[in-house]
Amino acid sequence: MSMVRPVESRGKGPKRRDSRHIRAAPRAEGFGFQFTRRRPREVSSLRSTSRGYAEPVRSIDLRSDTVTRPSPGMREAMAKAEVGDDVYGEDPSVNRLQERVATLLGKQAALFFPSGTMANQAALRVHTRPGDVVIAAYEAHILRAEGGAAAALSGLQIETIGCDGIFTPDELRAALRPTDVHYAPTTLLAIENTHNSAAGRVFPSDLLGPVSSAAREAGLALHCDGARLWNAAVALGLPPAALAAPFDTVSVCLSKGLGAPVGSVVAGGQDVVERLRRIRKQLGGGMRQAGVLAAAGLYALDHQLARLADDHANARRPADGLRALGFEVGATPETNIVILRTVAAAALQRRARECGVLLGRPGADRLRAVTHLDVTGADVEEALVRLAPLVTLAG
Ligand code: TLP
Repeated sequence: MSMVRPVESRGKGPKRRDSRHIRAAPRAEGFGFQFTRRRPREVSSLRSTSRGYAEPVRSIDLRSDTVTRPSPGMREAMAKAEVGDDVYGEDPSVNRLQERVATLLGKQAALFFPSGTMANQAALRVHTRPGDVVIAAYEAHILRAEGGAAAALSGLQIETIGCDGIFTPDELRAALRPTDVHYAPTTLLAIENTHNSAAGRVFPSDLLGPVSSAAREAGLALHCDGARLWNAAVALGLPPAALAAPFDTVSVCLSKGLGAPVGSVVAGGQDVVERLRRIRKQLGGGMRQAGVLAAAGLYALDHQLARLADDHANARRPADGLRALGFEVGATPETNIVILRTVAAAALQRRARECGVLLGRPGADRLRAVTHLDVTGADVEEALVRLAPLVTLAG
C-alpha cells in the first residue's frame, strides 16, 4: 500500500497530514486504512517508521463506554424495526423493549427514555416535591454530571454521604434530619450501581438489604441509577432483578456497555411508570417512531450483555499495567472503569491523545479509562505500550 507519501518528500516532518485524510477501515476489516475526504475521528496522528514513511496511528478510545458505534448486526436490526407512534403507545418495538426490561428487572412496567440523564431526572421528580432532600453517595452522577438538573428542574437538594459510592445504614441514618420546620424533608435515597466516579464500583449486595431497610424505616422512596447495573450484575454473577428488587424505580442504560447508540429505560410499578410517562412528556422526551432505537436496545440485550465480562477483564489489565508502570491507580476495578490520579491530568491527557490513546478527565486531578465493546484486549496492550513513556509526566 503506498497510500501515504514518504515523510521526507513533504519536508515538514511526520506530523503534517496529507491534504486528503486517512480513515480507519471498518472494524471487521482489521486495522487497514483508506483515504477519505472527511476528517476522521479514528486516526489521531501520523508516526514515522524506520522505513521513513508516515503510518497512521489508530486511536484507542477509552474515554467512555458511550463511544461505541452500532455494529452491522445492530444497524440491520434497526433498519428492520417495526415502528409506530410511541406517544400513542403504538410502537411495537418500544413496547417489546419496555416489557423485556421490566421482566429483566423484575418490575411491573418500564418506560423508554432518550438518555440516562432524563431517565434519572424523571425518576427523581416522580418521588419528590420541590425543596426536598435526596440522599446519594458522594460524587453521585445525579449531582455531579447531570447539568444541575435536580436543582434546576425539580428544585431538589442532594446530600451526599459515604465514600467510593458506598455507605452503611448508620451513615444513612446520620444524614436524616429531624422532622422540624427548620429542615427540608428528606424523601428519596438514590443509589448508583455501579458507581461511575468510584471507578465502576459495585454496591455490595450484602449492604443493599440493610441500607434499603433503613431507608424504608425513614419513609424514603428508593431509586437506583443503574446506568451500569448490567455490569454490576455480571460482576456479581446475579440476575439484574436481584439488584433491582429493593428499589421503587431503576434506570438502566442501553448506550453504555451494551453498545446501543441511544436509550435508557426506567422500570418500576405500573403506577409510577404511568406518572413517569407524563414527566417524560413534560421534559420533551416523548418520542414518535422510536422503534428504530428500541430495536438497537433489544439487539444489545440479546447479543451484548453477557460479553460485559470481557470489558471487566480488559479493565483489570490496564489497571495492573499502569500501576506497574508507576501511575497512581486506585483499587483494581470491579467492572469496566479505571481511574488514574495525577496532578498533571490535563497534560497527560493531551500527550496520551497525541500518542493515540483517548482518556477521559472526570476531575482536575483524575483521568479515566473505560473499556467497552469497541476495544479489544490487544488494544489495551497497545494503549499500555503507548502510555509507558508518559509516566514521567504523571508526577
Ligand atoms: N455517564 C457518562 C458521563 O455523563 C460522565 C460517562 O461517560 O460515564 N448515570 C450514570 C452512572 C452515568 O455514568 C451516566 C453517563 C448517566 C447516568 C447519564 O447517561 P446519559 O449520558 O445517557 O445521559
